[in-house]
Amino acid sequence: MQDPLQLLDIPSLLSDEERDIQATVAAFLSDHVRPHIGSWFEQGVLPRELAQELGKLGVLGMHLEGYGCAGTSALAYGLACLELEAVDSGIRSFVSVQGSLSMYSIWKYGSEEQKQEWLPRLAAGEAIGCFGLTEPDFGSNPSGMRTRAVRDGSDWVLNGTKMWITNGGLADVATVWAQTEEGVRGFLVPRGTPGFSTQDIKNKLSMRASVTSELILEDVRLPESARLPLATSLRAPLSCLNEARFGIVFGTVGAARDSLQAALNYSGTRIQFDKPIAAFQLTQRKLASMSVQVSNAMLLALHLAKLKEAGTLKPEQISVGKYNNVESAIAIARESRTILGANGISLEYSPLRHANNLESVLTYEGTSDIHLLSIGHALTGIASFR
Ligand code: TGC
Ligand code: FAD
Repeated sequence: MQDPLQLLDIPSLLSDEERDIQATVAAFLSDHVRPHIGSWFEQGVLPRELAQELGKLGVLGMHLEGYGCAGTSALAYGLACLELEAVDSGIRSFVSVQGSLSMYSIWKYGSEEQKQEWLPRLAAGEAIGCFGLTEPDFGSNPSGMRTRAVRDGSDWVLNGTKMWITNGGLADVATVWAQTEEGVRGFLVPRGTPGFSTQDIKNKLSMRASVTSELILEDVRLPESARLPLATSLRAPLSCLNEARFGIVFGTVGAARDSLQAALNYSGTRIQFDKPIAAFQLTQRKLASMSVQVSNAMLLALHLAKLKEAGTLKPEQISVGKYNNVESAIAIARESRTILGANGISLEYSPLRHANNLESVLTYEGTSDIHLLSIGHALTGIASFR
């Protein structure tokens, strides 16, 4: 059965170089990750060695310039996210957090010394990063964060807890956002700093091939050189989210495409009432409708990539993409699952694994409600978050 994105000949909208990058990422994943993803998901693990393999592939911080990063276009980064999430949202999430949150926060707001120290190792996957904004009591509303950084002589002392932090238990360095007397500031906290510990969150029903952790900071003493000097308000962490949300706009197209592909393949071979189930009009309605939705999501992603490359992409436009494409992807993953009947609940097939992962994607990086309110704010000029 054909690739659903061929319906509108969407690959013809890409350059040869973009198609090559996408194909290289897809080929790596098909050899090194796809064969293992079901068992990683079942065991609830993400092997640390994968970081260096992804580093060699060149996808960690690939859209950043310098410091060992590939410096590709936004679109090439998006296409890599698409292929990563076509395998599993957990793999895309690892790459998003490493490149768009940890590395981007250092690249954009760090000192030259911080960039030299961390970016080449993070790009190579020799070090792993995480990004701690969310707290147990402050998710959608990070402005209320309780984590505090207080000056003590020339040092800072941090206290607080961050929750639901992707890569937290694996990370060699955490970008931690804290309230200070002067407003929100960012700090680089290396693993091993006294008073800093992590605790992995167990029993997840979603994002099982991803490490999600609590970060605990108890009188963590850091020098001034650990502060990100160019981050001067909540605007800094929120601007990092734009980068990761952009990757999700593409990534979710991958999860949707893979789910639909599984349904297309299955419906061509599963016989009921002496016919392939693909021959029934109700099945075709589902397949056709999902193909239209995934094509729309991809066209929206390509449009946002063009705006990003032109330097005009606005947060509310990213909200349109994040809201629409996650909602489409989870609907497609669930509908694809129905076509697989009872087999659809087995780990042998991807749609329910994608749907379960997308429950997290629906919530993190701004819930659908938050993105609708961002769009509403842009349309009406009235902020209704609080
Ligand atoms: P508000 O007063 O609106 O904004 C504070 C300042 O920030 C500016 N701003 C942005 N700047 C750049 N990009 C954005 N997206 C921005 N959103 C806001 C804003 O202009 C203002 O600047 P200034 O200079 O005037 O001070 O702040 P608010 O407290 O009212 O909150 C607004 C709201 C709700 C949109 C924001 O807090 C929000 O986005 N909440 C959602 C939180 C969230 O998404 N957390 C994600 C944590 S990281 C994560 O989930 C990683 S998952 C793993 C993976 O990515 O794979
Ligand atoms: P809440 O903010 O408590 O929201 C609960 C419900 O209330 C939602 O339906 C929400 O839409 C609704 N709601 C809240 N405010 C409003 C409002 N104003 N109007 C209408 N409805 C509203 N965070 C990080 O900092 N770093 C990470 O690496 C990271 N990784 C994550 C990985 C996973 C697997 C998950 C699940 C989460 C991760 N997060 C991370 C946290 C994530 O960003 C938050 O879960 C998210 O921002 C939502 O916060 P919350 O869970 O506290 O929900």
